[in-house]
Amino acid sequence: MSGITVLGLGAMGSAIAGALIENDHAVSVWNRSAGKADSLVARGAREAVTVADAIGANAVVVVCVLDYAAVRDALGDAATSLAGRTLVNLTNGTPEQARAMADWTRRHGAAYVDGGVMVTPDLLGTPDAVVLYSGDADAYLARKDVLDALGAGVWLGDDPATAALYDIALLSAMFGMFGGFLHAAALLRSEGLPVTAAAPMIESLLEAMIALLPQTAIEIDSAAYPEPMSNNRMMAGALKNILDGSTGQGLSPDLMQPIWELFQRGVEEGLGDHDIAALVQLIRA
Ligand code: FVH
Repeated sequence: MSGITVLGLGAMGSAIAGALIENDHAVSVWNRSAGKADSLVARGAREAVTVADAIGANAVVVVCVLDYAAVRDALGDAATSLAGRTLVNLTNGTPEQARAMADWTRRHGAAYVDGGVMVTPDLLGTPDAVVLYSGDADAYLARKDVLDALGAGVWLGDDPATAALYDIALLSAMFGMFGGFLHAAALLRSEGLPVTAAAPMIESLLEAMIALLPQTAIEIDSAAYPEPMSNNRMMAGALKNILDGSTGQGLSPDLMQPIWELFQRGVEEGLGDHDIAALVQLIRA
């Protein structure tokens, strides 16, 4: 059994199966609803009729479906077929879900590796693709040569929750950027201005800000906040102008309001003379 099984043929599962086929691996595939395997079968994949059949075909089973509830649904009654195999779960979820899934998988006699795909499906299998992994190190190392077909693997240690934590941390940064971009676009459109004209300016501003992230990370890790270039009091003022300016343009300030609240609370709690790194301590339940 030198091949690999892929459960779930949505956009990402199909890309995973495709990248494995491209790298000359024997791939068995399964999807809940019919029809999604056809193009993969045309490229050489074998479609399994049942999940148990798909799991039984190979020693390594990759699952990439919508969420962890879907993982449990997909594996369902076929869980006993997992014994002696390695389950690599590339489905997005929470650290708690990853730990519970690892326990569940081990109870069924299989090794568990959790993971997170950090690129869109079109980039999977290219040099730009990054895939995070954590969990059973021996199982990962034994299958690394196959998994490397998906992209550069980043090993994050033996806690199965770590990959899921990194996954939601990285996505937090991404969604924050998307939220800000959407608000920027709404502001521009409120006067009928083309977002396309502003997009290069937004891109160049974000690039300059991204360049500050490594130093900000050092400040957060060391909890040492040097004299800032841009202090939180000033930024709270700019954010208030965004809220007022948005309302004035007939827009909802809801996306930006929590960010202003964070900076404002920072000012009220004595962090006004620091930069954003100091605000991380305010993000707690
Ligand atoms: N696509 C992306 O850009 C991102 C990139 C980063 C990683 N994510 C995560 O990957 C997981 C799968 O995402 P996806 O893009 O493949 O999602 P869909 O195209 O919507 O396909 C969903 C598949 O899940 C199957 N499914 C849903 N519910 C169940 C269930 N109860 N039992 C069994 N399978 C289920 C669905 O099957 P079907 O609807 O075709 O029958 C698809 O195969 C996800 O965690 C992303 O966060 C993607």
